Amino acid sequence: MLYYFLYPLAKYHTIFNVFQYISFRTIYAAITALVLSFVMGPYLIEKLKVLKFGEVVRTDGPQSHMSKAGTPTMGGAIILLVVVISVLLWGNLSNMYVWLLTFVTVGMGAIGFIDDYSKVVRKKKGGMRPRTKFLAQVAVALAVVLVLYYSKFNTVVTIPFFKDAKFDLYWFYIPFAVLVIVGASNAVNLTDGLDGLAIGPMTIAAATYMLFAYLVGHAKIASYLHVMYVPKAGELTVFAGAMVGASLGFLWFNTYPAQVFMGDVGSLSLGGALGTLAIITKNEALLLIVGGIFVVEALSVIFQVGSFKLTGKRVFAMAPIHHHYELKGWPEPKIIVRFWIIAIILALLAISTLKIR
Ligand code: 57M
Repeated sequence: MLYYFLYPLAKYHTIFNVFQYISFRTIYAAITALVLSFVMGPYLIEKLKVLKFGEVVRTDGPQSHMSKAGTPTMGGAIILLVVVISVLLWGNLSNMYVWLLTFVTVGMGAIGFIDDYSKVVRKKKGGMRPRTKFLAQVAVALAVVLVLYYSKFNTVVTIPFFKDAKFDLYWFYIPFAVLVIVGASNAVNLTDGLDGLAIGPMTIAAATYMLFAYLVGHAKIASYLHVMYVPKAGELTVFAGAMVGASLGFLWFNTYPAQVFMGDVGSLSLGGALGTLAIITKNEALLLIVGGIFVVEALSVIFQVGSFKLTGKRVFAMAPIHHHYELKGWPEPKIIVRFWIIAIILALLAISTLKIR
C-alpha cells in the first residue's frame, strides 16, 4: 500500500524513489513483521491463555512433553496476521503472485485454525477428520495451481545441479504443483513437534526463497546466472521477507522452553506458503534441498508406517524422527539446534546450485 501512496511522491522529492525498490521494501517488510511480532506477541499470547487455548499433549509420546500441557497454542495466528499486515503495507498489490501466495497462506491457515479449534476448544480428539483436512488442503492448492496454469505459467521443471535436465510436464504440472504445496504444508506440520524445531528451518527456507525470488524475477541477473526468468516473481521477495520477519519474531517466543506453540494454523499455512514460493519461483525440485529437514521428517513417518504395516517392525524408536532422538536421550535443545545447523547447510547447498550445474 505504501508503494501506491508514497512512490508517486517521488516527483516532489527523490527520497520517495526508494519505495519502488523491491530490496528496500523487502527489508522493511521483514523489520515490520519482526517488530509487530514483538509488540503484538505478548498481548496475543496472554489472550490465548485467557481463552484457554492450551495444548492438549498426547500421553503416548516422550514423557518429557507432559510438562508442556497447557502451553498456549494456535500462536500461528500471530504469524499469519503479521505476514498479511506487512505484505499489505510493503507489497505491490497489483501483482497477481502476491495475491495467490496470500490466498494459499490464509487458506491453509483457515484449515489449520478449524482443526486446532476442534482439538483445543471443542476437545474433539484428533481434530478434523484427516480425509476432510487433506481434501480441503488439495482444494486450496488446486485453486491456485489452476489460476497459474490457465495464465500460461511455465510448466517446465528443472533439476538442481543439472543444467540441461529440464522436463515439460504440460498438464501434469497441475497435480505435481498441488503435491508440492500440500506436501510442504503437511511436512512442516509433522516437523512441528519440539520448541522452535519447525520455525527455525522455516526462517532459513523462507530466506533462501527470498533470495531466489529476487534473482529469478530480475531479467538481467536471471540471464547472467542462467536461471529461468519469471517475470513479476521478484515481488515475492517482499512476501518472503515478511515471512522471515514473522518467523524470527515467532521464534522469539517459541524457542525452548516455548511460551507458545504455532498450532496447525501456523504450520499448515507456512508450509503451504513455502511450497507455493517454490512453485512460483520455478525452483520446485530445489525445495527438496531447501526444505530438507521437513522432507526427512515426513520420510521418517512414511518409512515408519510402511515398515510397521509390512513387517510389523519399526525403523525408528518413534516417528517423526525428532521423537527418535528424544527417546535416545538427546536433550531437546540439542536436537533443535542440530536440526537448525543442518537446515543452514542445506540452504547453502541450495544456493550453490546457482553456480554448480
Ligand atoms: C502434529 N503435533 C505435535 C502443537 C503444534 C502419522 C503420525 C506420524 C502423525 C503425527 C502427528 O500427528 N503429527 C502432526 C504434531 C504436538 O504439537 C502440536 O501440533 C502443532 C503442529 N501441528 O504447534 O500445537 C506436540 O508437539 C510438541 N511441540 C513442542 N513444541 C512446539 O513448538 O514441544 C509442538 C510444538 C505438542 C508438544 O508436545 O503437544 C505432536 O507431536 O503431537 N503423530 C505423531 O507425531 C506421533 N507419532 C506416532 O504416532 N508415531 C508412530 C507412527 C508413525 C507409527 C510410531 O512411531 O510408532 C507422536 N506424537 C506425540 N506423541 N505427540 C506419538 C506420540
